[in-house]
Amino acid sequence: MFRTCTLAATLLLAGPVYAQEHAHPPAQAAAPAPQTHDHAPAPQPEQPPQQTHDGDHHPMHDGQMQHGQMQHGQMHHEMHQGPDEHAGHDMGATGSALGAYPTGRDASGTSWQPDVAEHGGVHAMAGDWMLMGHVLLNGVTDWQDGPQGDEKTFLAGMIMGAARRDFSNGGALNLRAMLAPDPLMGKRGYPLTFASGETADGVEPLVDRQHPHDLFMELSASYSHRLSATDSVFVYAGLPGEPAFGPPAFMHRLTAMDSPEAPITHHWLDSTHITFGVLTAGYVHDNMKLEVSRFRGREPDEERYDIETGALDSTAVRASWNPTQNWSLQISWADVTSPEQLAPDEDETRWSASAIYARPVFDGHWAITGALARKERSDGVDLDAWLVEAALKPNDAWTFFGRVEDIQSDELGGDHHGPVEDFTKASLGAIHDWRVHENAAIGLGGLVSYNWAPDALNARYGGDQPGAMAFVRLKIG
Ligand SMILES: [Cu+2]
Repeated sequence: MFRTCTLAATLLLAGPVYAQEHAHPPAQAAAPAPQTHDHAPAPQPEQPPQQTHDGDHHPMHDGQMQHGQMQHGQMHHEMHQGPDEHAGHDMGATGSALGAYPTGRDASGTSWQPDVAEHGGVHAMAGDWMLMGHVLLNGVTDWQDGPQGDEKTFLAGMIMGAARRDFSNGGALNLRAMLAPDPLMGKRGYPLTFASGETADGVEPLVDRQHPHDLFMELSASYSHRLSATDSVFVYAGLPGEPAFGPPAFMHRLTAMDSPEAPITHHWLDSTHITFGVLTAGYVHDNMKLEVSRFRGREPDEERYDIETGALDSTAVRASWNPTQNWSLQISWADVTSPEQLAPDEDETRWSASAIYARPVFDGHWAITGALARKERSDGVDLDAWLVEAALKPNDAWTFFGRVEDIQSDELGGDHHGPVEDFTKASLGAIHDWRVHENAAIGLGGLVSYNWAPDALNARYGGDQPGAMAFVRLKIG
């Protein structure tokens, strides 16, 4: 019942949006013209090709216009279009550091999101380098009810820096570092009903808890080369980094980034986002991309401050397609060698498919993600998961977010591999931000969640259980 209600609420984060949008006063409606079309990839006739950059102007420019407009009023957002504005500096590349497409399309690792997505960051130039910085820190008080539940107050989030250099031959070099304060919360992470994956002590799996992320979440370098106005190739290397699998990692996914709570589908969709050893090669043609990764299959161990190494023994392949500036679709496959430290003999084949839709609304945006994933374990057990997630940001101050997700797991019964059961969870939350600086905001938020335990585990969980989090957030960029 609550489940249906939450799903409805998640989807209805959209409802009023469509209704209200038509009531846009003319003054505003004049600006975001793109709201009325789902992006046909053709330059607008009344807009002459921009500036002087040589052949790099391509149809997706339209997307960047809108990208800027959904963030009116904030200077750093205008600066965000940096690469285009610096095009006059005789640099060959414009748009993304990974290819001939709008910067707004880039999400975590080499993954894509809709072109119109909001994109944070404080930007500055240092010689030939364009620098970007972004900080998101959550101080969270977490409460999970029931016999498996617990309480904890912790700090989580990320600090990210990137440096990009464009070359006149059409190449772009991008260096990125991302750090997490998570190890400070302790090796057992934080209580999260139905979450499982990784270990705190190298002996017992973490069950009904979310593991802390490693201090080094990403240390990566990429180089892309333009072949034409629409075609490019790139290589990406990370230690750690994110291989070409799944949708953007949750802390960078525009429908999830405002919630401090990790999805329980994390270990189906995006748990590879911290992989110690990744090499990816990709080819971009206009709004399509094909990438292949070789990476180390083993998940991070319980030492959260180190850099781990090992053979690149696993493979991922991902096809991405942004058919309009509002949509981002991907399908991916991975063959993962020995992902789990506690079950080294087991390999996994993973599949994922996802769709993200985003559009500007009011003075902000609305976005929704749907995702499916499957793990096929080498011991013959197949485990499916799905997720529907939405976020509505009507203005600079408020963000509302909701998620419904389901996993099949055999790890939550107390044995390493027990019977496979279905677990469903829903969350709804909101955060209010106060801008304390042009590039910084302090937020106060809360969320409630509900967990539906399978009948077979009613005794263990004491039936269905609620959870809640209250959090304060610092966001820079
Ligand atoms: Cu993670």
